[in-house]
Amino acid sequence: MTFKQRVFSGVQPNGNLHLGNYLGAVVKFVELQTNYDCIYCVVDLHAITVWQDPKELPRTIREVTAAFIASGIDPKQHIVFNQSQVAEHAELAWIFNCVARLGWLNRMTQFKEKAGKDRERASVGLYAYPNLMAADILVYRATHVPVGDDQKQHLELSRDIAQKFNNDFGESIRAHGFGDAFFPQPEPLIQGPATRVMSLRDGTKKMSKSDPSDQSRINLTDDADTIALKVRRAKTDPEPLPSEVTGLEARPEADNLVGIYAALAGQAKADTLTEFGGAQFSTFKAALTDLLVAKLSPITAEMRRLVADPIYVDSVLADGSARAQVIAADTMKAVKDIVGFIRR
Ligand code: AQP
Repeated sequence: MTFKQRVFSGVQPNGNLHLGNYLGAVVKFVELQTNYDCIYCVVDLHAITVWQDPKELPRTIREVTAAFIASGIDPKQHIVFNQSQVAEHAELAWIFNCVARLGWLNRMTQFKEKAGKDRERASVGLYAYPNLMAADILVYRATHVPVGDDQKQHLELSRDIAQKFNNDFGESIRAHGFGDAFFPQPEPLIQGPATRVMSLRDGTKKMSKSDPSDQSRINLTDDADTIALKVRRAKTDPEPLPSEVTGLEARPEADNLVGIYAALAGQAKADTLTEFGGAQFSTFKAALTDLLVAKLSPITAEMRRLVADPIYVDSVLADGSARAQVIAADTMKAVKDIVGFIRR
């Protein structure tokens, strides 16, 4: 069975969007628009798997939407919407709760990391998060999913769920005329020099919205002075930069800063090192700050403009949700027939 090529991905409105989200995900979202039909989602249902202040959530949903548009996603040509406006995500997630196995979810490292020691007090939603993620992708029968490296395991689970659904309901899928497989095996697109941007304070930890230290990340809302200060304070080691990529091994902070520079400059780390090999961090950090400000400040300015116009942002989300729902409703109709439900 061949599936229409379609891209889906999401970002959680659970805090400030940072450079990791931008380089690991949003930059690729923008690139993929040229060759694919793309659906980009502000995954608010995912965000509430940990507590979100209801007074703050609308602002963060609009801010992620603004970041998408300001970065170059075209909401007219493609689809931009927030997850909770399309109920089919939650509906398919329930069916996947009944397809996925407990043993599969027990292996998910993100749950272990996020639940921490106090597992008993984690929400059921945080545990079942990967099933909802599978539903997000598969309700559009999406074939390609651009994500950062941290989402690799969840994507593999989505593939397992698609496969098990296709196997479990194989006879019914064929009987309803869908050929041998109803869901595609979504392909992860984890590419580029910055699939895992690390914390500025600890090169072994990923840059994260939920890190309590704001100094650990560059937010898309940071102004030039804040960026300069954070880069100046970023952890490094006493050695000058190496001239070869192999020289970055066992130097996680140096590797991270070089990776960020290379990704922003659209070059390989080797090219960055050709330019800066032998330089002290003070020189390199000044160049990195200039590049960060040059690349991010137009996005930040446009985000500010958009966030100041919530009526426009909400209209983008409403329009995107309506168009997404047409596709999602079609899938759910078929899924209900395949599972054996009676529907209107
Ligand atoms: N540090 C990162 N480097 C590269 N890519 C990253 N992504 C996240 N952090 C990095 C990618 O950004 C997309 C959206 O992420 P998300 O909103 O689903 O959140 P997350 O993966 O849980 O990571 P965050 O944003 O830092 O939040 P918390 O604090 O909750 O962990 C995804 O494609 C992700 O891979």
